[in-house]
Amino acid sequence: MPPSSLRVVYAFAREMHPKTTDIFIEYGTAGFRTKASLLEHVVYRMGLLAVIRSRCKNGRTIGMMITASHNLEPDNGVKLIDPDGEMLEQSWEEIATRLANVSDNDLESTTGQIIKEVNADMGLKASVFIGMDTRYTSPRLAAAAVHGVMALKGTAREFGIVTTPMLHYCVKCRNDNTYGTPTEEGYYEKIVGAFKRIRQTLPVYGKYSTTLHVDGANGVGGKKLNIIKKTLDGELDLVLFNLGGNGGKLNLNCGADFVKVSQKPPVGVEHVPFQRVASLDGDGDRIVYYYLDDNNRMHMLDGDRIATLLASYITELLKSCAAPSLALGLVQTAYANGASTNYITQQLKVPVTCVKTGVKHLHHAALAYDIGVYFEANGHGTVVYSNNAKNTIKKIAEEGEPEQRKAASLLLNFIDMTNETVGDAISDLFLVETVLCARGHDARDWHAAYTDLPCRQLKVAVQDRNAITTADAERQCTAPEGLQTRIDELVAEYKDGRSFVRPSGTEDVVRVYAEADTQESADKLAAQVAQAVFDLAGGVGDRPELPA
Ligand code: G16
Repeated sequence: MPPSSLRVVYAFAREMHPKTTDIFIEYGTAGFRTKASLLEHVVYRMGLLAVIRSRCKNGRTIGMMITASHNLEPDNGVKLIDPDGEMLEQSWEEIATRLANVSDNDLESTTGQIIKEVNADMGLKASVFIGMDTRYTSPRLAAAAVHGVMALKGTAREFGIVTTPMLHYCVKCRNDNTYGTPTEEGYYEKIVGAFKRIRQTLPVYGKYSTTLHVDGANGVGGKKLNIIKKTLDGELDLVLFNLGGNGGKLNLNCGADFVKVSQKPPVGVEHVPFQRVASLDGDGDRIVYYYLDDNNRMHMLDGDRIATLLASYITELLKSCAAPSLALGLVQTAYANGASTNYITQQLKVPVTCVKTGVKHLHHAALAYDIGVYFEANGHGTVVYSNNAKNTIKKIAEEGEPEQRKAASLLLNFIDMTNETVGDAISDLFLVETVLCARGHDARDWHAAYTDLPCRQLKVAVQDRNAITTADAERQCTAPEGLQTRIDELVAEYKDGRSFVRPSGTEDVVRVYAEADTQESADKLAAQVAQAVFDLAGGVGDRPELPA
């Protein structure tokens, strides 16, 4: 593509997607995320970047997902998906940020510079898959993405409304047809098909009930489960609520993030004691479970619980397969409850790695193991299997002793049910339901594995959240000066106290996490640390209150 053809890059920008704001925007934890009204030019430019990225990857397909996931309805966002279905390579985040912030007048020259810098062969074909969530602002942004792809003569394929993990899956399949068929139907066939195959071999017994209530967060995940529900042949009875409609707003008082952070059940369902409920988030990439007891007390079964459930089950299957040489490890972030980490290392005897927030960090750390289970406490996670692990298990399924073959076949279906590209609420739901069914367990049995330390999360608005910097997988605060010392002093006053702060990469806030031996202490510690952030990091608005 001769440099003169870059003129169209400017023409599209000026005529259709002009930059109308000077607010600086950064590629954060999961792409660009802000008010939808500020994003059109950003999404157009990411269409350009996706084409350049595809050409850098020899024409392999790149994904673009229009979503703000757990954020409320007025926000939106865009993230790029790399050819293996994983998040955009981190070294390109700075390039994305540069392209998003340059003026319209400099767009053509900056695009040219980037093409040169990354050495993209603009003569190659380029392919971009585009998906979106259910936000009313998404179609307009998806159109901007298509224009970006067209401006650099790439081929865009639109998937319409899909969950984020479905798009990751389709990108992976398009570039590696051994993984599956790159369509929504292909996704159902692989994941739901594997679930049904396993169910035919596992009798329902013990306290396991095939009824599962699911909060769809008024987003895309619930809508897709509604399609899947009809194909389950009674293997699982999904009772879906918060499916959009009836005035329900996306992620508002419902969904995985609301449930996990507020530690409250979602609106939209009548709660029956001990009923197992799962909450998805707005774009279907996170899931948490919970139940209420007969005192209406909520018991959370979050990402840490899902990780321990899956890790312990896979370990059991590996033992039955007699494949102990495969190394299984677990990856968490600083948000993981201290009790879960103790349980994993001391009871399950599984090694744990702690990394920074963001599935991109967890995913990469998990690849270091033969079998890597990674989950953020907020319910975002999956399991990744190395080729060595898959080949070993396949061999046992074909050549092992009868009992080993049985366990290995089950594990192969378990792998097929897993969306290895990224955390996926739908895939995770089927994995969890499989383990509970195999063990004859109800939600209480699952919860009994260990006792969480009470915890609390808060948000603090500050002038510039990037004034907070961190180290040691976000467990230490390195700026502003004096904040970590203050946190250490506060933590020292509480039994089992632990607290950290970090700037969010998806919302304009600083997040505060605290845990301690009682809920009262965790609440107080979180509030005190929030006050310290407010005082030392330029808080805006009302000073956070201490609990009464
Ligand atoms: C995204 C990321 C997650 C992260 C979450 C919150 O989730 O994919 O890895 O935990 O944001 O990030 P932060 O604390 O930086 O705001 P989602 O579900 O919103 O895409």
